[in-house]
Amino acid sequence: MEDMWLECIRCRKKFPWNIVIYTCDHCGALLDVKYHFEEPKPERWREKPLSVWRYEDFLPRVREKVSLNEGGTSLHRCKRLAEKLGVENIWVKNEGENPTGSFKDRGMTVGVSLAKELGSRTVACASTGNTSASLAAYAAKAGLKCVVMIPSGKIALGKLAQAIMYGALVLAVEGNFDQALSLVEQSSKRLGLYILNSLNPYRLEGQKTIAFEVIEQLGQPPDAIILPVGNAGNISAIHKGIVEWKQLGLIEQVPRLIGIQAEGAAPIAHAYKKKEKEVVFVENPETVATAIRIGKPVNWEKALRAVYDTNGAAETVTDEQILQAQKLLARTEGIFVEPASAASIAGLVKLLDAGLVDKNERIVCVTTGHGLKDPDTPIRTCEKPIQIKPDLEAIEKIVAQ
Ligand code: AN7
Repeated sequence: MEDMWLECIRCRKKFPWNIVIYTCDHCGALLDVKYHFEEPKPERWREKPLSVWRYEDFLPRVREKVSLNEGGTSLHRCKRLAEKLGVENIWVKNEGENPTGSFKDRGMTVGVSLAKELGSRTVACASTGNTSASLAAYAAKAGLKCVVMIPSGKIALGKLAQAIMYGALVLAVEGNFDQALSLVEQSSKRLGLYILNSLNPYRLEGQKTIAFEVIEQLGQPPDAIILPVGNAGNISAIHKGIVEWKQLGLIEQVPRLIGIQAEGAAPIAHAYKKKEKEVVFVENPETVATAIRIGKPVNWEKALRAVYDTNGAAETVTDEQILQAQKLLARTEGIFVEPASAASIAGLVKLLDAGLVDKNERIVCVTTGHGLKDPDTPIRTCEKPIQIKPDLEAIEKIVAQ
């Protein structure tokens, strides 16, 4: 594919598309996938169903797509939530509707297809849960061996259930996500593992389709897109998609990208607030939202670029705010998301209160993972079922209250 190559985001050094490389051998920064795009022809994709591969004109070409039918998630108009928050227009892009219940599937359909294209036999990742669930599924579909490293005891139950059911080799590392990712990176060369964390530029190509779908579902770009940030791949991917469509003349306006981090794991939000160009990593990240319990986001540089270039923002929310937002969304809109995803709603609430988001803006919150991923949280935070005798009077008493 002469029209596609990899390029360092810092020193711009170019690399061929078909070598296994994740960081620049000159300056150490991450890479982007670059293309010589042809003039876009919307009629080529308009008739295809909403999905990742609807946008294949903007994706790497592969001989075999490893797909479970990912993307095409709903963009829910949230009238009751908007009313509660006193604003006009809120939509939720519910990525929990993907095949394994998170946005990671968009990345994996492209990333695992590339793994096959490049002849890899074994794929691997470190994960706070969703990446491992998704990679395990796509590896199974592709017939590849899969190794996942998770922080021991710190991933939600549903995600663990998925990874083991799909047959991955699951290693519970006695340490946090950042340590697990470092181990994956160190062992990848020696063991011939193809890494599918978000430092893999091809994975982000799949995830940029969130931006394309939102734009097409709304008929135009929103004013702001708010999303949770952990390893910061998703905000970087969405930014890349938007920039590409802007450069191709498919959109004029660029939405502000607003990343939300949990207070105990917020290196990017802290850097943004100080208007820094570099981040200070957090050594011992902590949050109830285990999906984003990440202190050393590999994509920090791409993420800061996304925020600064779009006049966006990065903000922190407390665990309490996250759990409140999770209930609020479930109980006003019928959308049950995992705690990390609720960070986007919590962030919106905080930014509205602070006057940093305008009441008239058209806002899209991306909810990244399904609520059933983490059944322990509602069991802990919601009302317990009321135990009763099988007796009509007892029921009437309680229901009439
Ligand atoms: C539900 O699974 O990092 O900022 O290893 O599962 O792109 O990292 C998960 C991240 C947001 C953050 N919401 O996305 C993993 C992992 C949910 C997530 C994020 C994650 P990035």
